[in-house]
Amino acid sequence: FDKYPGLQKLINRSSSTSVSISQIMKEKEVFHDVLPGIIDNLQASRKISQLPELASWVKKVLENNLSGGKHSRGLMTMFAYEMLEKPENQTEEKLRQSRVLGWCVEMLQAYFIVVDDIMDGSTTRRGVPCWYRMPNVGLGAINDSILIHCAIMETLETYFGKTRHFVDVVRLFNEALLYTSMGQHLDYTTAQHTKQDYSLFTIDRYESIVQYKTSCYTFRLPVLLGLALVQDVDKRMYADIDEICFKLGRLFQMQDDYIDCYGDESVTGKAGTDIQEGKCSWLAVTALEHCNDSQKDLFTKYYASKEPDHVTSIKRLYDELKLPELYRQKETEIYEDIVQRVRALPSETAPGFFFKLLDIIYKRKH
Ligand code: DMA
Ligand code: MG
Ligand code: MG
Ligand code: MG
Repeated sequence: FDKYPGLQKLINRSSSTSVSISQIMKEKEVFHDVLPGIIDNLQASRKISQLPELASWVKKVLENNLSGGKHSRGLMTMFAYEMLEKPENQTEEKLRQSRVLGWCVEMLQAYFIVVDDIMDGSTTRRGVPCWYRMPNVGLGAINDSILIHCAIMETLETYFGKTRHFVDVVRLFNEALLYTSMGQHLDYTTAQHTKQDYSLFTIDRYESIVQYKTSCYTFRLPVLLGLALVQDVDKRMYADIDEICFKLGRLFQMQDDYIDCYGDESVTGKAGTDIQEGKCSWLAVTALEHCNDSQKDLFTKYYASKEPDHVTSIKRLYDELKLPELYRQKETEIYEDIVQRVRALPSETAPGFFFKLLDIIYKRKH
């Protein structure tokens, strides 16, 4: 279980979906087995191997920033191909390619996280110091994030350069990159420009941030990458996928925001900074929706402050407003709404696949 974080949760969950423990272990193992080859190929590539010193640095950057997480985005990519392609059309080669794409999504996540932790003033990630806080890294982390981005493109070229999928997958990565950076910009500026004016902290603004910064690369990208390898795709699927991926991302980010304040650090591996940084989080938006005038004054006075007493006051206000109870209600409500939406899908769109995604994230603690 140490080797595969989150597995215990998946196992607990799977008792209801009759997925056996050995099957889950196998899924994770086949995914993990592909990574060493990807890193070896990068080190041996014509460009990177020109500087042996850099080749070992790239290995170090990737190994450090790809380990310890849940790898849910990578696994979702692999599941997308396995569950959306007809069994008779599946090939070993395509299955392997879907795992490589999964690791490229994990690299994209690593790339964003390295920069996000600098932008968010975070200290820990996955139970260890954030990459930019590691000895001998510092702001070199910014260039390391560029190296990770290049590692994605090199890997796509190595494994897909000569296939008909190359242009499609590169386009999908570029699109996710653009949307996510648009979302990160909104996230950052909404937090920075408040200056005690919280009129921008609305649920509409929140949903817009989430759609760009989370849904796109966390759900839409893995699903569309898996689908890129599928033989005969019914084009009508795409509208349903966009809508469901947005809802899944909305649920996922609401959980992330809740965990930032209420999560157990030994489980989440990261110390929250949303209150200190003045983020337009689900908790902040919901608190403002339910505040009376004096509570609103308190919020305005203490939010976006690094002073520990101020942070405690905001957490007390959240408790007073019963945000944990509201969160549990809302989580179930959104979950049920997605279940309804997925049930209405035509059987060709593989509802089972979306139920699996829901199953991975519902009631998550990290
Ligand atoms: C993260 O949002 C979004 C991206 C694109 C990395 P966040 O800052 O809330 O994430 P975390 O809580 O993991 O730092
Ligand atoms: Mg962050
Ligand atoms: Mg952030
Ligand atoms: Mg967060």
